[in-house]
Amino acid sequence: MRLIEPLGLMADAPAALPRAAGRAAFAFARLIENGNERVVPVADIPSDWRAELERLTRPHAPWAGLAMDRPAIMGPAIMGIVNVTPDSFSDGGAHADPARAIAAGMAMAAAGADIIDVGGESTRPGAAAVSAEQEQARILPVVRALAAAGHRVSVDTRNAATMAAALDAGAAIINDISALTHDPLALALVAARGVPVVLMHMRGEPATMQSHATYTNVAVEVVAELFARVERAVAGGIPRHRIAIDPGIGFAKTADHNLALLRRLSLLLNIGCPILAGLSRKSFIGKISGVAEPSLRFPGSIAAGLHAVSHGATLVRVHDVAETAQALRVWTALSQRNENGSHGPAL
Ligand code: HH2
Repeated sequence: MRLIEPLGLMADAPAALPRAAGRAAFAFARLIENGNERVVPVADIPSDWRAELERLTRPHAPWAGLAMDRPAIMGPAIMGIVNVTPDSFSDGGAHADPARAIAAGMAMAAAGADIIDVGGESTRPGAAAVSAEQEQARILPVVRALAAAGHRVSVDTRNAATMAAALDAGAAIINDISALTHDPLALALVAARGVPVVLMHMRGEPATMQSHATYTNVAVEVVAELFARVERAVAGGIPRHRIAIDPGIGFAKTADHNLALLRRLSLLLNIGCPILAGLSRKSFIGKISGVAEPSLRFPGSIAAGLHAVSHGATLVRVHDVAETAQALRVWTALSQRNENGSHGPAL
């Protein structure tokens, strides 16, 4: 697979190309093919790389009804996390009771979440799987109540039966950490229902995934593996414009892999789909900051989220919606420029 890595990112750059997502343009590109790499000014990208360049720079269509092409003006979209689980690493049972989960989802929507992501199975490293029945008993009342209140709900599940039940209860988006590979019925179901889907990068299962955390070039390998998942989904009948991709931070990756991947996140734009970044409270933030308690990691999560957005992510999956919305609003205003190209007040 040929990849173009945008380099020399600038807010306003003469002689630079825009990326598909974000206001930043790039003046140089690293051309990657079969383990060989060379850096060239964008004007010197060979003409036979036009298809790859087109995929990297073509503005993304709206996804799940949310604008994905002008995030520096509209702001990136926020997905708020509601784990209806007793054992999630990040919010450890805070929303295990349906009434509390519903209240938390409503509060996130009021604080600026565009999507509420409801999950009933912890996927932290080493987590035990739950049955589809147990998963549905946890999430369906929550999905039903949030959807009935008019909120855009995604369901974080690997099980086709749970996907179907959640869509029947009003969910609008499927978020599958296994990229529709865990359940043999999942791909056909999502294709038949015609709903948007998040395909995340992972290797193996949550219980064993850390034993697969071996890469020689993590960013390039993740892009290639995720690209194969996207092609499989498209071949199975899911139109490309319904797919968002996710680097799967913390899934079959060490803290060093997560950092290396996030530094080169814009490589994922080669796949041609909007990028969702799930960084919130994750253990690499604890490792860098020395903060062991996940709920105290929101400052680091916001820093990581802003990095991801400036490297091409147009969706962020977070626990701390109000804090993230405030940070993104300020970041978005500061990255605005007037239509005549000069910097000016954005308010
Ligand atoms: N991370 C988690 C769960 N689902 N989905 C996507 N698309 N991207 C992610 O990064 C992602 C995800 C794990 O985080 P969390 O839901 O906070 O914890 P747990 O799995 O322990 O419930």
